[in-house]
Amino acid sequence: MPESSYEFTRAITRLPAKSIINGLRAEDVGDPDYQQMLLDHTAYVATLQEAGAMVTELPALEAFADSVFVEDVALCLPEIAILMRPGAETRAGEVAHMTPVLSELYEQVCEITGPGHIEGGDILTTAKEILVGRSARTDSAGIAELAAIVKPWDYQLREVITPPGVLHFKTDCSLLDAETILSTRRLDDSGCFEGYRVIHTADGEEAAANSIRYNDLVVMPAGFPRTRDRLLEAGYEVREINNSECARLDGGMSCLSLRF
Ligand code: CIR
Repeated sequence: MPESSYEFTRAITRLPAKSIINGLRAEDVGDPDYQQMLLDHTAYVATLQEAGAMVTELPALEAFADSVFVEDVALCLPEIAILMRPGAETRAGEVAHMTPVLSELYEQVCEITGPGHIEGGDILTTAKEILVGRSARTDSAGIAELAAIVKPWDYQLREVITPPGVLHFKTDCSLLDAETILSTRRLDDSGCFEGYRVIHTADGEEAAANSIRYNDLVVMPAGFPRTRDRLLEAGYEVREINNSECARLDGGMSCLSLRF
């Protein structure tokens, strides 16, 4: 498998829709502020560009409240883009809007057809394997269909568990480099990262686990100073983005882009 798990040239993002106030959430802690979300989104895109990304910014999709979270509708590997089959009913229609975009950028695009479900937020691609967390949104049938699709390229795919009550596998972890994962303790305790070097989020800062590595930068949500310091001490170059509004909808740094 190529060293392409964090070295990228492109990213796809989508402007938040005003309907984001109707976005899905596990717990209602109040609607997000649209203007603040736009500011944060602008900072996020600028940071991806600083990291070297050519960013394709898609227009807002008012009909789909959660459509800013583009990561969930596709998996972008170097060889192929795979459209997902979201487990959240209200998000299923987002996929059709991503199909033409990926068809422009990839020679090979295919789609999870079901009956299973799988969302991109449950997929962590590392230098040696693709880890997929079974969750309330991703089931074994969806994972098996993905495994069959990626088989021709010799990807090792491993089914793991997303902790109960956690939306997506990557809500609780991110790739920092070829052998290092940033993870919450509760996810690491499941044993899924054996063989990797793991940096834990600081206690009480679990929400920092949803970060991204894009080329030389680690992009993390602002407000988690002890975890940030751990990353700085480990030698990573860090950028922090305000994530207060997306966090109200259980979204974070990885959800907001497709990176390839
Ligand atoms: C949802 O529940 O689908 C959205 N409110 C949040 C999606 C976050 N996506 C991600 O973690 N990859």
